[in-house]
Amino acid sequence: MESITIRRRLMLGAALAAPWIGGRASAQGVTLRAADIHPDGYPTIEGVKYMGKLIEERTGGRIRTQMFHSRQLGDEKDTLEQTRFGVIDITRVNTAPLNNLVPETLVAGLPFLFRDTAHMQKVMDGPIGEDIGKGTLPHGLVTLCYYDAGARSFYTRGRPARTPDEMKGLKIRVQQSDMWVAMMRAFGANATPLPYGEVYSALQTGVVDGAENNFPSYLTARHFEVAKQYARTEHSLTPEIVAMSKRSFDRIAKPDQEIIRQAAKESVPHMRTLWVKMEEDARKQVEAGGATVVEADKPAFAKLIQPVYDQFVRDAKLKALVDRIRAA
Ligand code: GTR
Repeated sequence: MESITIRRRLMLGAALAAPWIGGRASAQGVTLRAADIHPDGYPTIEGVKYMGKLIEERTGGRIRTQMFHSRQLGDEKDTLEQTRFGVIDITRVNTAPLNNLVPETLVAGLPFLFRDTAHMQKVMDGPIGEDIGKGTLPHGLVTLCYYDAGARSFYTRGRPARTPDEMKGLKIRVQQSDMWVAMMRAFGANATPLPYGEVYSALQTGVVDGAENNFPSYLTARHFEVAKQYARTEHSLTPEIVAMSKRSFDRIAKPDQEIIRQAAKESVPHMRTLWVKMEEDARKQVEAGGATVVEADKPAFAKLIQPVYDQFVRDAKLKALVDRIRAA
């Protein structure tokens, strides 16, 4: 784990030191630097690349994007920080790493809130998603659109975690968000918040007993090799966010800002088509690779979530968001 952390810091240091980082104008136009932790080809990456292609076409090549995938610019907390300060121009992250900074975003990750994918898409693509997105603005981030991240479920090294009883006492890696820590506590497990890039070795060495994610991440981060029991709890349908640095955005002329917003919007259905296919493929591939996928007792998990809502959905603003989502 140590060496991975050091490597990550070195990469980050190199990125920060590079003189060209940060969407600077040149005679040829502007190049926007985009970051993602996933490997090339992952649907989130292809979504942002597609958005970049539309922007380039519609600005006659004045604005291009360059994708830094595979955590080249660091884990999500790092890229968010750099994007807030305009060092990176665009970052694609999950809602979770934003939760502590922008409480509105935690609503989208709440356990068993979205009824299904169609409900999540309807909410996030509409005025509720827009209101959640506005929360990032005072923190230097312009939310452009949301992508799908399927359903997250638990996977473990030893026995499968099909019921809260089977979860008891397990150390489960979560994303770096207080809400996610509380969620694990409510399910009876102990939460270990870790950056994504450190999860494989934490699972391998037994620092944690399990983690939770969707099939595409379970596959591409190769967690299925070291935690082979996947139990379909589907406890959260938390979506992904594509956000642009407000500093970078403000440097762009109004008509071009509109082009960027529109291109982001149009990249969503493209991403979703790729996502549906990848989810199916990934499940097949992890099973072929030795993982066992079992159904879980979802209602038993759903019964335990009230403390999470009591602790995190307190102020009127968040309560209203949750009510609107339920009514949607
Ligand atoms: C993935 C998601 C990433 C990150 C990762 C994690 O599903 O796409 O943005 O949230 O999970 O668990 O850290």
